[in-house]
This record gives sequence, C-alpha cells and structure tokens, in this order.
Amino acid sequence: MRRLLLSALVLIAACARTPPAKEYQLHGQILDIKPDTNEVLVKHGDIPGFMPAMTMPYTVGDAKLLAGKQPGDLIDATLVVGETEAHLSQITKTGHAPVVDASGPAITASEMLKVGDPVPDTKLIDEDNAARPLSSLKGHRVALTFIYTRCPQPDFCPLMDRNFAAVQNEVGKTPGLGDVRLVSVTFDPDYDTPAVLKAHARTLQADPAVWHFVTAGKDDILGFAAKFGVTAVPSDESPTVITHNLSTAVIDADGRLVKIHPGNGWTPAELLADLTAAPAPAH
Ligand SMILES: [Cu+2]
Repeated sequence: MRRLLLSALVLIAACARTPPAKEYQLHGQILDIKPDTNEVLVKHGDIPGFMPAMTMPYTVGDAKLLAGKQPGDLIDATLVVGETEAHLSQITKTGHAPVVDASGPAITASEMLKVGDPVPDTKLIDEDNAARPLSSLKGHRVALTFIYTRCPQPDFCPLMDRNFAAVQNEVGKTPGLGDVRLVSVTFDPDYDTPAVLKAHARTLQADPAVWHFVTAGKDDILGFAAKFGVTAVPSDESPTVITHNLSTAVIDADGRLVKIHPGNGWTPAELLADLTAAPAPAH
C-alpha cells in the first residue's frame, strides 16, 4: 500500500500552460522519511487552488532538507510545481507532535485499490450516451486511464491519448489480444459531455468497438478516480484548467485490478505487455 501510494503520487503537476514553476505553501506533519529516495510523506492541510488536505509523498529538491527532520515534525514547506514534476524546495520545522498513525491515515491511500481488488462498478456513460458500467466489460481485459479533453499539457492527457491510440493499433494487429478494451475516463464531466467525448474519440481515430470514452456525475467520477490515486482540482489560474495527476490501470477479465502505472512515464509497449500477461478470458 505504501509503495503504491508513493509511486502513484510522485508525479503531480499543474496541468497549466505557464512554464515557470508555481509555488505553494503547505503546512503539515511529517509521517515518514525515505532518505534513499529523497522522499518525505506529509499529512497536510488544504493547499488553496491546488489540492485538498491529504497525505502525500513529496520529493525534496535537496537531500539536505531532510537532515535533522523526523517523523512527527510539524512543518511549513514550499511546494514547487513544474510542468512535469513537483518537489519541496524549503522545509521549516515549526514543532513536533506524536504521529497518530503512520501506517495508513492517508485519505487517498485508504481509498486506493490494491492489486487483486475488484474495481468498483461506477455508473459510467459512454460517448454514445449509453450506460457503460465496467461490469459490461467483464470477459475483457481492460486498460483504463484518466484524461480531460481540454488538457493543455502535451505530456499529460494528450500523451495518454496518443499512448492509447498506439495500444489500440497494436491490439488490432494481435490476434491474442482481441478481447482487450480501452477506457478513457474524463475527470471534467462538466465540459466533457458524451458529445464532446465522441468528437474527441473521432479526432483520435478511436475504434468505437475497442476504445470507450466515459463520464459520470462529478462525485462519482472523483470518487472513482481517487481509487486509482488520481486527484483533479480546478486550477487557480483558469476555470478551464484542471490540476491533476495521472494513473493508468490494467484490469483483468474478471474485473480485478492487475496493475497501476502512475504518471506519464509508461510506454504503449509496457501496457501491451501487462495486458498480454493478464490471463486471457475463458472462452
Ligand atoms: Cu491533463
């Protein structure tokens, strides 16, 4: 669980056009320190305009920032969010308090799916405005990712789209992968209506028999996304820009989680290998 949380949330970035990194102040408590990877797990309050209160691992820009720090330390810190990474640039100890529960207090972690868990059957609506619950895809190996169509950051949602298009093309050429289905879930349901998703699918030359674009009510979507470690909040610079991270999941033919690829570093070849390794559905 801890490993999953760390990996899933390492890549947080403002999905925003402005190249200069943005800085946010956070106040919280250190729950854990991993000096070998320059990571610190922080339980923090709201970061206005960026993310709600949660427990998150952060990378530090300089290992020296962790010197003398201990779990339990109360801190003020500066979070620098660039286009593809985020790190703490400054940490000031302001006090110390007992750590109540270092093993599992994380809001996101407790909600996150573990490998082998059944993926919940959220009421999803596809680009044809038809019900497309995940249970309708039982018997298919599924790759699922999260996007929004207006994402201005080429290495984020548009990269997920390009990767899925590449996976779709390979699936079409590989007889043993004929059951595979792709699902792109929008976390911007206000804008990404079924009609918008349909136009987006056309632009990507998505095969409607293979690749579905789905939405749902906002609460349903955000709750569903959290299970994969995805947070999506409106940015403070523009109502059309959503600050978010990324997560791509492989789900087996029985609807159970096989793997999560956090962030944008995975390749279509890796996803195809995961899909190939998942048991093919029984005929
Ligand atoms: Cu994006």
